[in-house]
Amino acid sequence: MPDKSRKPEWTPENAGEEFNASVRPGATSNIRSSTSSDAELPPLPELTVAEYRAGVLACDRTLLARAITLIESNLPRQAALARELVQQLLPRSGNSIRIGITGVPGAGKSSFIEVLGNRLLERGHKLAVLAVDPSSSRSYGSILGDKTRMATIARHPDCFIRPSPSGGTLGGVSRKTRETILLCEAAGFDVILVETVGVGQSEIAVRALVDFFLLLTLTGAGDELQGFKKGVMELADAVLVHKADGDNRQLAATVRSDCERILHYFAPATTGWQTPVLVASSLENSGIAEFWEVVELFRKTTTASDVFAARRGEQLHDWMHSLVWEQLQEEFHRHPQVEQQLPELERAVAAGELTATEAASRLINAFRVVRPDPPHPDRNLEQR
Ligand SMILES: Nc1nc2c(ncn2[C@@H]2O[C@H](COP(=O)(O)OP(=O)(O)OP(=O)(O)O)[C@@H](O)[C@H]2O)c(=O)[nH]1
Ligand SMILES: [Mg+2]
Repeated sequence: MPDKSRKPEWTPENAGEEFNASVRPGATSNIRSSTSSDAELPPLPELTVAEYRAGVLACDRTLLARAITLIESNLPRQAALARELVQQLLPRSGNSIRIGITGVPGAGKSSFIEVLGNRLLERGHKLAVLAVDPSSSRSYGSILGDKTRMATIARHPDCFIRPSPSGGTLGGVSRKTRETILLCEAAGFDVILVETVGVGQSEIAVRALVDFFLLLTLTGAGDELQGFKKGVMELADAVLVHKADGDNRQLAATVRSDCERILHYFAPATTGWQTPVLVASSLENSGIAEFWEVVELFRKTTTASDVFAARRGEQLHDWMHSLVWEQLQEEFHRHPQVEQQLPELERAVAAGELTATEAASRLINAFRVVRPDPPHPDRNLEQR
């Protein structure tokens, strides 16, 4: 309702009441200033699962980002809301190709994603780029670096970039990434790229999340050794010799045949698929189209043989089991009887006073003692 007491400073001559204005309090802003700390800001209003769901399905980027933040939260109440949201969105997920990209730090993963991403966006794909990196080595600077490496796609309306969830164990980070993938798919993103630094166990975790796994390797001295790490090559559906430009071009051809020779000894990472070795340069935009042709051929071949769907099924099956183990492990370590007996049993085993079998059996028996009030994350939610 217009408030007659408020007149704008300027109105046309003989203006009627329609020019009177009312002033309302502003909506709570979602935009957080980089100079103020979170502690100073009022919390955003809580949303219901239905509101999150509608926002994600409408591909409202603010709500998608908030839904992902919900998934990344470690608070029990948020976790219960997130579980419900993911369950509701599950039927709308799955319609994408999920690609993992690994390589040593500086292999050019982000630059490759930028060039490939531009190509895909030009062709009408909707692209989500996620990162998995549980290592604390990743500084704020390198995340900023990613943003500049992926500057063009970051500004594109059909591209959504989400850095790695901060902190937490590898298991936690990959669970959050898995659920983030489902949300992005429900929002309509049809190509999901997951970048991971090729150190530690993160490649194995990402392999378990994706349909297609790409290893970027380099020609430079010393890098071959890292790229050739047997374990990682065995997981790859394609190996790509990157930065094949300038003086590196010749060397790239040599590295390519070396890789082919090594791959010859491995069982293929995907049944019925021969892992190819490609050569590309993001700097010169060469080999990128060829890479995408390989992905499309992979999708066609594995869909026809049903390997594509079978892998996704297996991944879900394994995921369920790992969630059970994680939860049990957590409960085991939190159990008061276990907590009480563990230090002494560890000492006795290490000192050779007790066999490991006997100690394990005592701990399991201690764990089986039912606690009067086991904490349950859903309890508060159910009682609301
Ligand atoms: N010559 C050449 N340099 C490249 C190419 N692609 C990337 N670079 C350079 O390699 C460096 C690392 O690139 P990034 O894309 O940040 O590499 P990254 O693998 O994402 O690095 P992290 O995220 O830190 O692991 C940058 O200085 C790039 O400019 C390429 O095709 N050729
Ligand atoms: Mg990067």
